[in-house]
Amino acid sequence: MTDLSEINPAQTWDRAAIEALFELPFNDLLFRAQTVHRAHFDANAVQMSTLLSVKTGGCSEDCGYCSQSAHYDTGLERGRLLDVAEVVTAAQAAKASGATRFCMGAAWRGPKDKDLDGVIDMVRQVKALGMETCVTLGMLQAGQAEKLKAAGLDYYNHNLDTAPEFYGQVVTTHTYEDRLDTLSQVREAGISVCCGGIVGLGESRAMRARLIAELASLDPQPESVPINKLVKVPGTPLAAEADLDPLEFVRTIAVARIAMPTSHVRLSAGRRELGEAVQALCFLAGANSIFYGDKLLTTGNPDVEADEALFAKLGLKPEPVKGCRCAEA
Ligand code: SAM
Ligand code: DTB
Ligand code: SF4
Repeated sequence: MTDLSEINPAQTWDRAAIEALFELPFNDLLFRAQTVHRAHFDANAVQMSTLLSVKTGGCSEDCGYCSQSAHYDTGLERGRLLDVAEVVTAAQAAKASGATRFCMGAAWRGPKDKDLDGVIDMVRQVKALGMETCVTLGMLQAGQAEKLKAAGLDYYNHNLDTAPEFYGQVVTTHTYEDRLDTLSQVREAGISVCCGGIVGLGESRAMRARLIAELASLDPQPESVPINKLVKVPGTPLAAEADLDPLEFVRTIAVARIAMPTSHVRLSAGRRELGEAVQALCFLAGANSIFYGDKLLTTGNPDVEADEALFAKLGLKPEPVKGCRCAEA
């Protein structure tokens, strides 16, 4: 039997402790994750974020999973930075369908100051709709995070993606240190941190444990932790990677929940491929956030009707924003 006295909220999570969680019998792991989850959250509420790619493709970076890297021929059409009006229209539609956070992604190594001005306008106008705002723009330079904060940015997404030891096998155009540096700038500017990873890249379980240990050791821990399952994009180096066992993905969610008890753990890319039963296990493992809407950045996501049907079957409900009177905005 799992001894609940083992659950020590003040525990610090090194790699060995995280590996031990991964090794637990599946039922013990899920029970423990659900117990931790219920101590901090409404177990039936799910935070809903909608994504929009505001600048697509042509990225200088060589992330081996990414459809938007200029290093690979994925057949993706490059786009310009969208007009703010197009973005506001998409955010209004996301809000009408039930999303509370709008996440804008740009395929950049990092924003040039001129580009940042355009994004700042988007942040201001989306915020004015009464939605939480999030952007993911790549690496930031000094002063940029402060400008975003002043515009009303709530969250900055910047993932560690995998273990430091494995990172160089997936990306060579920037380093793990670069990622950590941007995360510090975001934190220092007073913006909430959205930082997670991607699994199914061919990494070992030990590398998945190392990723979760890195995320859990960020101080404070990230408010949002997206766990992405590789979406295999034809033309990328990882297109032919073997599928990660779905139960290993559920384990990764459960371990993230236990190691980061007060973070929102987001069941992110790859959800469409998981099917309803595995998604249900992910919610049981403590996932309490999703990307909501028919598209992620460039690839597909379950459509809104499918998610409504799944939520109805599972008795899940959208999580309201704390202290927000969004419905009145
Ligand atoms: N360019 C920015 C950056 O790299 O931080 C922001 C956009 S990038 C698309 C955001 C995250 O999406 C990546 O860190 C990765 O975790 C996830 N991602 C990208 N392509 C993916 C894929 N094919 N499958 C699953 N997740 C993916
Ligand atoms: C995150 O961790 N996952 C989202 C968001 N942050 C920006 C992106 C997923 C991208 C999946 C592949 C695509 O649609 O291009
Ligand atoms: Fe894709 Fe972001 Fe890497 Fe560019 S930096 S290739 S957009 S994951």
